[in-house]
Amino acid sequence: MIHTALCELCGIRTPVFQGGMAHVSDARLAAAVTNAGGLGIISAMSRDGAYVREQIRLARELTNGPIGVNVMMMSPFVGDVAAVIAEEKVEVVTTGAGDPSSYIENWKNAGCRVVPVIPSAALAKRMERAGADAVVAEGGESGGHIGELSTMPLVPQVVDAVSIPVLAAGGIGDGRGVAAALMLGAAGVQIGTRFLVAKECGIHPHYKELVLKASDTSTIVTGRRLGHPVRSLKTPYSRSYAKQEYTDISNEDLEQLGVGSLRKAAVDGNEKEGCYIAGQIAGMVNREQTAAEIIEEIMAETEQVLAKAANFIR
Ligand code: TUI
Repeated sequence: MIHTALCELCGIRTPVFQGGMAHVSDARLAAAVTNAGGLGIISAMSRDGAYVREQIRLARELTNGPIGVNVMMMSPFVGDVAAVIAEEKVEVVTTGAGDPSSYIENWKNAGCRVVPVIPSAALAKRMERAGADAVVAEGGESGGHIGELSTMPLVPQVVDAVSIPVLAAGGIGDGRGVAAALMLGAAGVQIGTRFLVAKECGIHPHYKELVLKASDTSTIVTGRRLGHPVRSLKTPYSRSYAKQEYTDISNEDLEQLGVGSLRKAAVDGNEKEGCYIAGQIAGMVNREQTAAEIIEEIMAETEQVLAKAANFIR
């Protein structure tokens, strides 16, 4: 068994968070991951407090374990959602795409553990000062909105910068990745892409098919011109977006191309206009499994890899 400070902090058996993915991470997936010993996380995406409350209560019916909610700081409902999280006494709140400092005190007073996702050591320090209990250091190998650094240089620099536990995210899809993250000083990992094909994940079958077919070079980063780079699968949509970024199209029109695109992929399976977010490990994801099978396989492999590592020492 792999046990770290993160397990104690969050009341989980295994130090794995399931990433909060917009239009993907709902109560059903989150409860399955929590029941498997990790931390299941519901994505608040850009939905309002009523939706988030409903999802939290649904997850509570499906598991007795801790659950997390991920808040997208760019959401127009961020204040409303933040209040619901405190009222519902969610065990863990993670945040992305912005600075959650002004909400941390309220969440902590409600007993929530606060774990911001950050792309740099400077932000990790700021979060620690603001009262965060841990941080997720997310490298640019991950799917979705990404920072500048890759996981390998980011994680040890964040570990050196703060005293709170650090989770590694971005490019981790199996036990080798988890073992590597632990060697970089992480106390756990956050995994998104591999859970896209969990049996309990309710995304459109076409999305799962694209992930299962993906290879190592199947993802692309778009949106740099607008200041919010996003990694997703290469599809007619993302290739066309990437091309248009280098034309004289206006920023407004470019922005418009992205509106609703995550939903069109995950809910509608629309290949023409959907943005199929996935990380660089998509090429390693080759079969649909239950969340429990995914976690058990990854952690068994982590133990094997770590046990063998001592053989390198002479
Ligand atoms: O947030 C994510 N991944 C996401 S959010 C998302 S929805 C979206 N779609 C289009 C544009 C923007 C968002 C899809 N995927 N990962 C965690 C993450 N957080 N990555 C980077 C950051 C981040 C960036 C800046 C965290 C904090 C931050 O702070 C800047 C500041 O100083 O306020």
